[in-house]
Amino acid sequence: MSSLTPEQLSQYQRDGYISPIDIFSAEEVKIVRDEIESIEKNWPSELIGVGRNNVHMISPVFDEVVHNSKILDAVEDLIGRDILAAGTTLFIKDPEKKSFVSWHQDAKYQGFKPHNFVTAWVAITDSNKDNGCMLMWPGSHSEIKDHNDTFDENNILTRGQTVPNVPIHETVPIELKAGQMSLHHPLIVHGSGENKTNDRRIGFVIQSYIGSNVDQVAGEVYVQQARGEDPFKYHPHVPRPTETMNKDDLELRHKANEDLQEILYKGSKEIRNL
Ligand SMILES: O=C(O)CCC(=O)C(=O)O
Repeated sequence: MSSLTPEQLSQYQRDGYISPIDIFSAEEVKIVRDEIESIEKNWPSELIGVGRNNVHMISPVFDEVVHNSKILDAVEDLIGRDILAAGTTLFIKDPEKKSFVSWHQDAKYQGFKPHNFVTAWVAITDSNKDNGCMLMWPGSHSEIKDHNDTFDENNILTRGQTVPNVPIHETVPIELKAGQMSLHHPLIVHGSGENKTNDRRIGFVIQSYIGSNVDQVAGEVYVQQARGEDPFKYHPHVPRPTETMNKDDLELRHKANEDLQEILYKGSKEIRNL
């Protein structure tokens, strides 16, 4: 059964994203924020730098988000029934930092081919113009664009990869309430500015949900079956966590994050601990 409306599906085709989509209540999303802050307090080294990646492999709270049926219903409408969860990232902008995300396309360095995949950006706090919500360049998803590596220290992206000459007046802010999500196409150009408020801005981003037919051509990626089957069997499958910070899960995540760094920095002149 289709969960996205015909208008949402045509928005995705035309603009390259859909937003907003209601997923979690305020109470449900607070559990996720509490989990982040509990991990930060009890395991302070686990959610910094590279540790912002693949937290769904070490925490059942995040695992539940990745396997949420409302999210998967919408994703299925875009990439089909055989869905693999192939990675997650916490995009956190703390108020005292000047963090931003430069204009980029996810597909540029992700190594997934073909482009039958989608990113789900789940708002754990409100995300708006004041705290640095994502900005999309509608209709920019027709082809891969050139990127320059800038390595700006405040840029959250690994190499500070940047698409030059984005027409800012055409870009659109993606404002979300905590508990809502947006979905974006692998080729849409997007970015985000600084958080100018005194609270954190947190997005938990499933990056990405891929169809079983999607291969990884730049390295190794570790997947979970989110829905349907995996007839292509391109990637190793990893178990879903049943407790927070299980030793075996931590080791597996460490390996997944190392391999992810290799993919994202392939051919790069510099490597940062991000
Ligand atoms: O959270 C942000 O500000 C940017 C996230 C992003 O680039 C992405 O989800 O692809």
